[in-house]
Amino acid sequence: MKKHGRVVIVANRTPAAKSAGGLASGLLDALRRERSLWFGWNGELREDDGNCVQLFSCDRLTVAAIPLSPEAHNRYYNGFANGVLWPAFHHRLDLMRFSDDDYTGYLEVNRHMAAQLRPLLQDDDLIWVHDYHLLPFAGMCRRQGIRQRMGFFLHIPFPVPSVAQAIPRIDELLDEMCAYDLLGFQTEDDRKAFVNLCRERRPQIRVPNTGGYPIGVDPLALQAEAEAEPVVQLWPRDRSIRGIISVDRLDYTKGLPERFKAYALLLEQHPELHGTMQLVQIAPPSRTDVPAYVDLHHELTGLAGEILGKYGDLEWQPLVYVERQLDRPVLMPLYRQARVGLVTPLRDGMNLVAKEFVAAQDPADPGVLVLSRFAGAACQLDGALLVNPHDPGEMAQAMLQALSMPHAERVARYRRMWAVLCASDIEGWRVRYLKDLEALAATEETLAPATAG
Ligand code: GDG
Repeated sequence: MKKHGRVVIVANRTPAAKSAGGLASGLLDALRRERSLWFGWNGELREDDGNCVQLFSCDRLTVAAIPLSPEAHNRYYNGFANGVLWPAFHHRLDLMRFSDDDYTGYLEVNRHMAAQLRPLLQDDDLIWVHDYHLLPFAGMCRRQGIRQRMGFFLHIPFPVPSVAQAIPRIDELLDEMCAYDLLGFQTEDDRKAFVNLCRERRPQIRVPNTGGYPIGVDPLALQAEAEAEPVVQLWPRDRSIRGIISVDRLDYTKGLPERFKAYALLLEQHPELHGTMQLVQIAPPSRTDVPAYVDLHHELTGLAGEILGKYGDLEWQPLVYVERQLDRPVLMPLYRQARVGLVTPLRDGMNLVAKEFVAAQDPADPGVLVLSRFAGAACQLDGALLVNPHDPGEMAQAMLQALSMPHAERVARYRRMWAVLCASDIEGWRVRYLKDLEALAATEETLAPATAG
């Protein structure tokens, strides 16, 4: 029985924003059907006069969007969230760039967002906060008197304690996170890493409820999109070119240079494949104000040029590299045309591309997923060929195996993964999380009279 009123989503961005990120698409359909509010930054960089909440409705969903000043956004988003938390949570301490100024900016934006949300709240709202931009949001809310039940979901991995301890101010952040009522993680490993860190660093603090909630996709909807007449026919229908596809935000966690090097090795070791296969890499630019992303762009264009210069000729290009975001209706049929989906992040919370690729396949003649062991999705997609993205030889071997896999094995692997996609879809993810958050609320309300007495 539903006891709560609205679901209130709090995330860095409001859904109107058009970017390649994974969160908005799956949740939106469900939120439109029930009374709900989505609160976040609207993507505008301008001075906030303190009263800038823009409200608009989409069916039963209300979106409340605020602008941020360029300075505040730079310190909060580019500085601490993406200059410290993103690299460190992905085990890239070498790319971490900490400054006290950025950290203060991060806290200030969290405090500001809590203050802007407060007047919009109703007593029986259930608040669901998303991702590493908002670790201290619950603490800020509680200090401003917001008492509604509040859960958090981390979309990215949580680092093991030996890495996490290198993050400046981590103890303070843990204290703030513990102000949530429920902390959700993509995998059991992430959840354990968090709990272990709390035990080690903050033995005196009460750790809230935690759970693993692997995010999913809508497999039937994706399958339907992928079946549509292709906007672009990449490869001849007779399969005379065997297509390999990769789609990632242009991010150093996605293992793109490692992938290009492994593909170059495959080209070097197997000249018999020349002329008959092609890797298409779609890589929409991301966070272009953070220096590590600019460096990555240069490295990749260099590697792509080397591969094309060395192996390409007038009749055949071994690699197509597109640094642009494609429209979804273009993308899904491309997945279906490929023989191989190559998804090889160095570390990834879940990786929705892996799931989308599987959902898009033709059940009668499916392609093969080559997947990094270090993506959260590897815990679920046991029909994939799992690889270590740091080992170019192993990756080249897996690509070869995928390109030449017999039909019966492809179908068997696909069926196992399709079953997982259906059993663990995006709707199940949302319902399970909110049910747990709500059940928590009910338990504590039942307990309240006894403890009060
Ligand atoms: C974070 C976590 C976790 C990509 N290029 C295009 C495009 N995309 C879409 C994909 C997919 C989404 O963007 C990317 O999602 P991922 O899960 O792969 O990765 P992150 O953006 O890093 O997301 C991740 C996720 O949150 C959800 O919890 O899985 O681990 O890092 O949906 O299809 N979409 C379009 N054109 C593109 O060129 N239309």
